[in-house]
Amino acid sequence: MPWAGIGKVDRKYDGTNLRVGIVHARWNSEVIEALVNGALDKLKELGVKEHNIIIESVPGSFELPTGVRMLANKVDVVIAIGVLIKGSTMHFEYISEAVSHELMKVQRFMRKPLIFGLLTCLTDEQAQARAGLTSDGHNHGSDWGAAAVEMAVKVEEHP
Ligand code: DLZ
Repeated sequence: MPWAGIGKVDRKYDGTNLRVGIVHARWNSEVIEALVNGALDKLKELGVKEHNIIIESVPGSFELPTGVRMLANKVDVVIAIGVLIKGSTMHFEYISEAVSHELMKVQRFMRKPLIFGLLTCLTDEQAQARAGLTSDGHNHGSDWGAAAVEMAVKVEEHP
């Protein structure tokens, strides 16, 4: 998937002094683990210190907004990671929409950047590709790590 990803970044962003929170759901744990690891690798590559990263889990994606609120006061930026896979019911549509709206609301309320790491996939294979678990896949977690550092630095520079 050569077109996937956050594109050419305008400059270097240094995460040395940043505190980053990651809150992730536990549903679809294989994909979640790859995404969290992708984010962690990128955060460290950009200078974020391991002791400045807080990781919390919540049962499922529906709980992500509450998880974000738990971390918001302790860090400069939060990455919310969940994987919703469409089943045979309307549940997927309801949760996807509700969680997306709520995460946007929480972001406004906390006045800090929130990185949207909610994958809404039609199939298991699609989820695996977006976590870099297939030969032609791309790990979106890595992009979310980069987006977290970029946005936290930008907000610090333009409070
Ligand atoms: C119930 C449910 C279902 C069916 N599917 C998923 C899913 O694909 N991904 C996910 O993160 N969570 C799922 N959940 C769990 C809900 O998000 C939530 O944790 C429970 O309904 C409890 O509130």
